[in-house]
Amino acid sequence: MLRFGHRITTGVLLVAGLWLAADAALAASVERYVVDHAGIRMEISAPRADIIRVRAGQTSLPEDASWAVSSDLRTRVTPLEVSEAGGVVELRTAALVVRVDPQTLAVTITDKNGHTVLADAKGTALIFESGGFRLCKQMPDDAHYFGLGDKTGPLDRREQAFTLWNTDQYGFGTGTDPLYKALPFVLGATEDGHAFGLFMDNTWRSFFDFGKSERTSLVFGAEGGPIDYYVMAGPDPKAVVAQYAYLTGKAPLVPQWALGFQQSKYSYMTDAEVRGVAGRLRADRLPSDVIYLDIDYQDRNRPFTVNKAAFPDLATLAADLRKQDLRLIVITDMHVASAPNQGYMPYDSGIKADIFVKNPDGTPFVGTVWPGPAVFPDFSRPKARDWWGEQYAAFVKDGISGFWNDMDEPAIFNVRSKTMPLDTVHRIEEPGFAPRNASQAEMHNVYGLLNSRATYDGLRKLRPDERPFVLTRASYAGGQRYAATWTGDNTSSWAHLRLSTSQLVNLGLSGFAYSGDDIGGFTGEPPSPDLLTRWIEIGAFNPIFRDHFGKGKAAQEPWVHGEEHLNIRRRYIEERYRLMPYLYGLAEDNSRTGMPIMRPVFLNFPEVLKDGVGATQDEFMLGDDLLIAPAPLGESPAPYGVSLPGPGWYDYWTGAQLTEAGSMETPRIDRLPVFVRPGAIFAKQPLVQSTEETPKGPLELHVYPGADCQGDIYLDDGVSYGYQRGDYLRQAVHCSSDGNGLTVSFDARQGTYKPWWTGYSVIIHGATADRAAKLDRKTVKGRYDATAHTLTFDLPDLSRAAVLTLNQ
Ligand code: MIG
Repeated sequence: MLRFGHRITTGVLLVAGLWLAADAALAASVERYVVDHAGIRMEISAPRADIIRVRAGQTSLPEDASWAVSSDLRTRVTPLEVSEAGGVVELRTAALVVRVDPQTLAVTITDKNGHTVLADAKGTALIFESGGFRLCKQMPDDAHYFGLGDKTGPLDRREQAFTLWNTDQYGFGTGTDPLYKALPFVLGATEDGHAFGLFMDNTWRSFFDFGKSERTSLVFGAEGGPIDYYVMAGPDPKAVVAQYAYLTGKAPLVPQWALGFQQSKYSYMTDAEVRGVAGRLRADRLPSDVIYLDIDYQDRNRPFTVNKAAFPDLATLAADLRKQDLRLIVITDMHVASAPNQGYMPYDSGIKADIFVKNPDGTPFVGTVWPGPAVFPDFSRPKARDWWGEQYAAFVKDGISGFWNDMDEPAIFNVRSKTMPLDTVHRIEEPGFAPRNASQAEMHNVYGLLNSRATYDGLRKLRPDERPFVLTRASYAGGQRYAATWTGDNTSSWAHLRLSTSQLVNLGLSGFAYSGDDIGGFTGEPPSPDLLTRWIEIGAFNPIFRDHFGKGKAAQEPWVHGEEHLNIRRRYIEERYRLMPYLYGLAEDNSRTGMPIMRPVFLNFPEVLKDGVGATQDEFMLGDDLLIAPAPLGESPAPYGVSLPGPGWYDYWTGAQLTEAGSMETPRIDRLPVFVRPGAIFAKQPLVQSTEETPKGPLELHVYPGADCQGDIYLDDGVSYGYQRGDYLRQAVHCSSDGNGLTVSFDARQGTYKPWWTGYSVIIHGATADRAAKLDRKTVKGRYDATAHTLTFDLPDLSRAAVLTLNQ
């Protein structure tokens, strides 16, 4: 029982509490539980029954503020039932029990069944030191850790340690740390398939150590700033991803063209060169949607200018490319040239509006980057973000489709720190925060997020009914709400190709569903023909698919290594375009659920964790249905084992059904092993050369009989917000099989969007013979293909509920 006197002696305080009758209550209900001990004040609250938030500070609580979690979410809490047992305070939600020892402040979180979610390490679990802090949690023997975005190293973070400090790491190695982004979110999972999430909402230089320095502890902390972390209770990996998406938001649906093939180079130097690339893409019949302009399209590397000698008329170039169903994305770095009295508007107007980051003495901070001396917008001020957004007006008018925010760590040349001095002054004007100055030490890791937020918000205003596409290099937790990302300056090597899978998978788990790497590698020796071909094959199944390479390297577009390689590369790029209805459906699903597009096998099949991630570590899934299994050592001709979550998976290319939960693959340069989940139903479309082109013919619905047999058809106009007003098309399809045969049932369609297709071509995989079939009561005739093991039915467009029945 919790008595008043007890509260005084142990220093337990209940604030904002809702006391039941004081004498009767065995338990009281509070919104936030606060406890003081040894000069530390700690607060525990539950944003939701399955999420616990812990905040702490010395003598007082830190400011309740965040760039990642909206103030709306932070003020919404679910009450905690407070009781006491054996000197330990218990706080209960409908799903969890938090035990707090008021004498030590040790915190243990368990679920209702007593299963430990996360527990403080024995001994001192919270230490304040030299302006910062560290927290120690127990690390069970069978726990594996994921997340933190695109950190290097194996998929599983266990026994490694990482620093979060956004850094321009040109030519990073496969073990380099830190990199460009700070995503302090961890998904932990034990071998029984239980998962939990840990998100430390702190923008300062911070670290996570998964048993590297202390064998049995997960230690994390920061150099400064608040102790403010969330524990998500799962119970399975998908639930953790959803809980993190609840807190930090989801990536808004991108325009469909952003999922097409993108060709980039640092830099296409002239209008003529860009037209040449466009012409070649079309002449070689390489389906594609985007060409990028890197920094050299600008006048003297000055953001928001155009080198008129090289690009005399950007608007006409953009318009002409659009006639070829291609779009332009241009780079717009945030380092504004410090060019007084030269008629350079971004500088003049920015100085006038006083929106640049400052030195401690109040003068604008100047650092050297691409334009030479440069000044930096103070994106934590709404006024600076609005000003930044307006800079896009001319490019939007010119018909530029998307924008690329590079260098926003922020990167500075010629200084050992590669960034601004830590005492550079930013200004915070944001709900939740007191209006105040803040140092670069505090703002550094969130600067890239705020850069992309300003870009995204600006584009929303300039083109209110078009979905923005922004690509950023640096970001922080929650940055997925504003921009897609890529892994920065990787190297053309097999080791980097392998690394990219774990980087993209961990980015997806950390909220960034839209991620890609530089296909073929950015730096280093040019890729061999085989390396580039393999990279394109794998990239075809990654969320963002961009071929990009550095200055001075040999050309790296798909056509550079002759006909034989071109043909293989084209086949994979084409396959991506055929799969576009599925891929786009995954993007739409992500915008509602936060489920990543590209994901580890254990996200869908936690049971594979019983062996750690060893067997599936180099594999990944695209949505629920496709499993891609690249060779771990891509340069080796040796056969390798593919591990599948169970028997019955289908080979995507041959249609053959596997009897075992895996297979052996002998590497062949024209084959990337891809497998289909038994029970998958997904849509494919006739080949197009761009997402802009309307496919001709039926929508193919591929049905792979098995357990949990279902899939969705999703479509909208691909660019506008019409889908949010009901102008979309969604139709669920299920299948079931029993001794009597197979039924494929179509739910009635939702939404008003009119499809392009003329009918459904239903392709049943794993077929062994022709079968009599009925669509509702009408007999329909199928086409049996004994080689592909398919039975195909050409049906009319089915917008209302319908059932296709195949007799045994
Ligand atoms: O200091 O804009 O990561 O993709 O091509 C290099 C030139 C600046 C780094 C990016 C890279 C881009 C390059 N940029």
